Amino acid sequence: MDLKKLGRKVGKVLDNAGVANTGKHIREILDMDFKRLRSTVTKVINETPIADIHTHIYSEVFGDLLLWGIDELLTYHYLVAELFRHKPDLDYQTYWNMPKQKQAELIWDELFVKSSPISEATRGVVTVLAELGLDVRARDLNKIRSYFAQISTSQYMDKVFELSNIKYVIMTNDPFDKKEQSVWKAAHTDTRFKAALRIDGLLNNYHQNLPEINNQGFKITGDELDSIAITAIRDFLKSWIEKINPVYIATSLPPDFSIDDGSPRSKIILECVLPVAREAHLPFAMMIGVKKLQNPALQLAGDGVGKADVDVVAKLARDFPDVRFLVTMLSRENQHELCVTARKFKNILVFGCWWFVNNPSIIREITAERIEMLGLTMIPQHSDARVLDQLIYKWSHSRKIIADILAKKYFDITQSGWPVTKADIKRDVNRILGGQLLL
Ligand code: FIX
Ligand code: ZN
Repeated sequence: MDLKKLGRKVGKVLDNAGVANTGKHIREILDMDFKRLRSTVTKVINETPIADIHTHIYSEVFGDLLLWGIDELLTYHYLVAELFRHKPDLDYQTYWNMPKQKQAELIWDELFVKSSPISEATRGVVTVLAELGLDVRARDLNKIRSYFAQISTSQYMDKVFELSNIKYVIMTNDPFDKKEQSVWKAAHTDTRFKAALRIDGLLNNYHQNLPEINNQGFKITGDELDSIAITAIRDFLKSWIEKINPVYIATSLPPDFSIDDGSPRSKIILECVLPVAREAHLPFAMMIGVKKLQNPALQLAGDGVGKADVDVVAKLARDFPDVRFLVTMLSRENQHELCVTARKFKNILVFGCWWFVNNPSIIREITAERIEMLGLTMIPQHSDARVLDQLIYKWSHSRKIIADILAKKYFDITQSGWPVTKADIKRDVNRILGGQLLL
């Protein structure tokens, strides 16, 4: 007798025996065939407000640091890289000298009119316009522009957060960015936006940013990382933690990142960042594997990827057991080893399908192996949105994939008779996507 029939029989017997509800529960469980199960998981994921733990978007108070609207969507650096593949004869500087509207028109024409927008980044624009309810059949950019022209920033922000059902986003806040510095002098009150203290400028460009650290009142003379410099850098970090109340401290790191190379970066991480993070009870987020400006002519679009040494993550987790490490890696080849390393160290929290692995075919693979090895102790995704509107597509695309993988994993256990109820699914989804793991 198959499981479902058995379940119905057992359910009836228990009902008749007056065992309250169990029969109903059993029937509910066993009746959840895969399609029903998947639609339940999809519904739960869509209804769960998401904590988006890494983005480059800003609340309104940050002024023109907040990017939104069709021209920003079209000139996103992912699409800039794709434009040059469509127009290899286009001179880089000619493009950069164009006004943004002209850049957007060129990208629209090449990637959306003369070719089909089926790459992940072009498809994302189509998803945004569809979810806004805009008719794109005419492929008329000016008609699309007229929608954005008639909505205010705050109205649009409310709409984007509503459509994407986001609880809050964590920004990327750079203490060396002059525009940001002025904002932090005033109160920052939009609770949909939390801060992250992003210290690439300190770790990857220390000597170049030394003057700025001094300008901010943290006196370091000379290039040596002596005890005075170490103290000043710790004070610099503490002052920014005090100022912006970050959820975590973060940096991106190159594929050849090493912690025992005696570099300024290693010394600052070991003697400043980790002691300050420990004292402030803040996680340290390492985003590892980016080759900055592999093609400088592409500017932001010019960064590449390289396989990194996961042993460095293990060494830091081992040597600093009381510091929590959030880790995401850029190379697809690093993902399995990162999962295994996270199984060895409880203070490693794996998160997101970052940048070049934020594509459906790879999200699917990574999410399945993370669930298989880490269960529900990882954060499957972040959006990395740079343009406000991208919250809509990055989460619409990822929710579908994560729901499908989760449903398959739940289905596997129901096939072995394990009860999976809607309450279980809600609890689990809220844990991995609702921000609980970061608390
Ligand atoms: O280092 C990072 O936070 C990266 O995500 C960015 O530098 C990158 O440009 C990006 O937005 C990728 O999605
Ligand atoms: Zn990012």
